[in-house]
Amino acid sequence: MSTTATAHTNIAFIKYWGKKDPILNLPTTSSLSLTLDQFYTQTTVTTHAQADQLILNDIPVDTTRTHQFLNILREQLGNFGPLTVTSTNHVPTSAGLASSASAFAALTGAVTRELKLTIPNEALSRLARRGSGSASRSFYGHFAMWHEGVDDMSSFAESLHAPDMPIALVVAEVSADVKKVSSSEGMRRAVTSPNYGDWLRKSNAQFVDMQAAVMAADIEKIGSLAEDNALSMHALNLTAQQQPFTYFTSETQQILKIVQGLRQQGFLAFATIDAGPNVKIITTLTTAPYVVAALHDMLPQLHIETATSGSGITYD
Ligand code: 2P0
Repeated sequence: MSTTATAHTNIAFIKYWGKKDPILNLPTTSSLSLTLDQFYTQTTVTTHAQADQLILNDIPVDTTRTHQFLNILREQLGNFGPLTVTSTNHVPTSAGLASSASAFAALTGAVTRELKLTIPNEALSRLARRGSGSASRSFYGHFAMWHEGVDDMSSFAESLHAPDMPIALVVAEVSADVKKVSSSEGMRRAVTSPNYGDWLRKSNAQFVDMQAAVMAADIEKIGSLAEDNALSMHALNLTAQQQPFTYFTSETQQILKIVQGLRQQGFLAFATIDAGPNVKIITTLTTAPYVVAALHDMLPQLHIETATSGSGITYD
């Protein structure tokens, strides 16, 4: 008896950066993301263990966060017996590529299928949110939005049903080292920025504008909104009143400069950055090779991958 689920990671173009309820993982803003084909987690759940067991990338682990999440699922779905969870991450773990998004989405999907429960993706997104906020968006292919909501029922993600478009994401992996400030800790600090209220208002407006840009398949507008949204989020970290910090390294800044340079040369290229030093460059499928070449030229040691729009959760 076992069930396997595969969920792809997603990159937020309008970011989630702050919680209004840390227990329910209710965010302070709605967010909007693109699911990527290149990075995913495959999770198999089996039901004949003595106690919950976790195996990540072939190594037994004892992750409190995952044990706690399984207990939240027991509360929400009815008590179920011990599980063995075997998970393989095809995402550089904890390097700002949001492996927690694909991991908690795949785990939620695999557990519910193993229990023979048929639950719509919107309800799965609410469950996965309790493990990691960004996981709520990883059930859907292409573009998804997570509505902040006001309580457990109203904070869920759904597909945008966006038109196809030749969008590409060039991922420049500056460092695969484990990040120093977790997302949750980063958010706790960011909300102490005196600019946080202004950021909330701006993010709400950008969420609306981004939906229109996505539905119009306007990749240039999507990129420019996403870059502005990401840099504003990172400005909160720098201006936090409690323990200001940055995820940027000197390489991050060099890449931002290269992206600006590409734009000055007329290429469509915009940057977004998450809870780590890596830079993801939003571009088109035809421009992506030029972006990769420019990055390799200036920073030959960079590990670069090009991703495009990925699919929603699948089971086998
Ligand atoms: C996002 N990030 O919207 C934002 C932008 C990173 C930067 O969501 O505390 O692992 O587990 O809910 O989802 C990464 O944070 O945070 C994230 P928790 P999560 O993608």
